[in-house]
Amino acid sequence: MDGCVNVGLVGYKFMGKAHSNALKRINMFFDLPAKVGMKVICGRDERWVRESQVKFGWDECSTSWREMVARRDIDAVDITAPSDGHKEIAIAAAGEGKHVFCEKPLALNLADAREILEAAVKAKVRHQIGFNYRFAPAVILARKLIDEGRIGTIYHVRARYLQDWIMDPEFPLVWRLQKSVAGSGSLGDLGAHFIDITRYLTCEFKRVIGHSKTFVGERPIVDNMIGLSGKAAANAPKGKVDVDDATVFLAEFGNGGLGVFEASRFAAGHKNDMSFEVNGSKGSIRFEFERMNELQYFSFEDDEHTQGYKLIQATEPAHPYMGNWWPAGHVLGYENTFVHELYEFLNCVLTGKGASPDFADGVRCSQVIEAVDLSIGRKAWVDVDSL
Ligand code: SOE
Repeated sequence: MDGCVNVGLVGYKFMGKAHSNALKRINMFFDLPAKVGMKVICGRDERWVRESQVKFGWDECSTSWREMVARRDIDAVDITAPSDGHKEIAIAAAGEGKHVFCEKPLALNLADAREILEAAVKAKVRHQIGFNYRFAPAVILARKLIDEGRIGTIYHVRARYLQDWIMDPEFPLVWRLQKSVAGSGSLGDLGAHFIDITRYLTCEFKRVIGHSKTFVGERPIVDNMIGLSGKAAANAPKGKVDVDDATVFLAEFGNGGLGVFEASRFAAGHKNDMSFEVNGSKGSIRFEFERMNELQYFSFEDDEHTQGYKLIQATEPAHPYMGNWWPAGHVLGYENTFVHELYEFLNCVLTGKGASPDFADGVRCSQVIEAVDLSIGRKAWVDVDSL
């Protein structure tokens, strides 16, 4: 790798931008055994990909991800394309011996996710999935408190991921609302994050039962997709929305604890509200992404007269990654989570350590999603391990 670990990125919209920004920041704020080389950015549209190359700071651009993954000077492939492209690109990249980072959800369904994992394992490459919320220092602190036994036996996890960006019925049929491209709706896009976080907080899913709704069944067919959003021509014909707008589900964990989960794109006023609360025998923790630097912690071990949730600013240099950024209290944002996850991935590429969360975590998440989907169809509990 000659002092440089060269990355090829597929995708240039919302996630492509977030990852490009992160790769740049790694060189500035973190110390890896080699510099990150932002070698090639790939995308379908020639003009967009060229503009993105210049704006995001890539050496080259290409409309062919196939050519990019086959290049000898590329060490790692980063996939931020829409979900229907993940499988083909990831398997081809692993087949070329490239280390692979892939955005969530890993694939459109569980069978495809398993194929991706198998290809990466067979090729003996490092693989990581983009569950970026694991990399907020306050979330890492939550896990630390659990590992230290300060929460005790976990009885409940309550998590939600709420947004409101598609509530207008005239909002167009962007790819995230098409099953053939996205795999699923609020459950796969938003629920995937809290499913992973719950597992990260040591609660493994045993069985689930859910219910979902599509509130707006038809939307104007999109002409031009821009990031999350898009434009439809005036009087554009309408197409069917075949994914869930909202999904709720209950879970039982391996340790006997109970989970309550809600993913919705129809929660007016909630912009990017990924929140969780964990209640255990010794205490509780609470986190809200829109206040991502804070963790709330309640402990029964505190003095009886002063017991209550305390607010921790997870910005002291003692908190993970903070020492690389700013002095204490100079808060981090959404984009920093991508810097942390890609730094960890490239560190594993350079040192040979196994990455985390990896494609096996991606498969497990897809397994839970598929179990929830099945339970909705069957109107019955589904054991996750039966899939
Ligand atoms: C859109 O709902 C979205 O961008 C998701 O795709 C991301 O994973 C989430 O972090 C923010 O919202």
